Amino acid sequence: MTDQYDPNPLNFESEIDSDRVRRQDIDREDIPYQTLLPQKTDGKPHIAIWGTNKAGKTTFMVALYSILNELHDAYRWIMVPEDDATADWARVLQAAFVEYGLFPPNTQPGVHRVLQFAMVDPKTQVKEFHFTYLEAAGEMFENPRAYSKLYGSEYPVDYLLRCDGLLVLLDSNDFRAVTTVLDELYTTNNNQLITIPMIFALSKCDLPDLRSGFEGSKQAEALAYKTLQRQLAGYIASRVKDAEWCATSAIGFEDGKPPNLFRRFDGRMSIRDPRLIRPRNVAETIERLADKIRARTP
Ligand SMILES: Nc1nc2c(ncn2[C@@H]2O[C@H](COP(=O)(O)OP(=O)(O)OP(=O)(O)O)[C@@H](O)[C@H]2O)c(=O)[nH]1
Ligand SMILES: [Mg+2]
Repeated sequence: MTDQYDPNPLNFESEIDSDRVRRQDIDREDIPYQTLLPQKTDGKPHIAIWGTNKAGKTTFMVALYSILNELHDAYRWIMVPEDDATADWARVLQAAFVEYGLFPPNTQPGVHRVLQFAMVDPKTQVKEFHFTYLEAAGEMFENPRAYSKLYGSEYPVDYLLRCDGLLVLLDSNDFRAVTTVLDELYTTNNNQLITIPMIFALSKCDLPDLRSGFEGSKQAEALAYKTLQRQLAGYIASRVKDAEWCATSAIGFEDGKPPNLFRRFDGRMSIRDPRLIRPRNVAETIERLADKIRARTP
């Protein structure tokens, strides 16, 4: 599956080593609450979601929250907000999504929220891992180093390296933010292959041209290289040891039917019939990532 190693096959300029903002350079007490990234305090694994601008990260989180908390019998965990702000965020967006078919509003520049959930086994009430979504506008995802300097936050890539599993969500329009963060993860990791299990998930695969991605991981990978850029394969392989692809859709679809979408009067996309929302490969993707983490734990 891999192209030959080329350190910069896509010819993106690399500003990696200059003037890096490192975690140890920042006094945590100086960091505003909203941009204080989680520490690993209870020994439980951390999973985080990263992705390109407008890839559907917020919608993925809302869909995940919604199915895990409504269909607990079908999945391994319930998803419990770890603080009041996360609970309010999830409740409001979930209601808009499942009741009114509204996608979350765009994340505004300058707004930061560290949303943290515990994934809890509903039978034993044991917390199995933390799931974090750094809700910030594209500025953080496109240039995490500039973001942390601008807002005096911890360098987000340092948090990603503390994680035990990463979900990278991307749609077919843009993958640059992924290559940026992979470069930063790689150099922050002393130019060593990143060994944290990563799942690269193509979002919005309810769109008819993308539905073949649900046939399996290999099909999702082939679709990704077709819709994104073929060289991405070698690029990822040169930085990440354990990468797997999948297709996802936060809204789902009925086989043979058009997407459950319509364009509103204001030009935004909306969900035509919220009663037909059936997230596909959303919770399953997190289960897969959890399995990969478990397989590595001695
Ligand atoms: N077809 C389809 N479109 C989706 C899906 N999820 C999100 N979208 C579309 O993608 C847009 C962006 O989704 P968001 O969840 O806001 O994406 P984001 O990555 O959080 O965006 P920013 O935080 O603003 O970078 C939505 O407004 C929808 O139009 C999905 O499952 N299927
Ligand atoms: Mg968002």
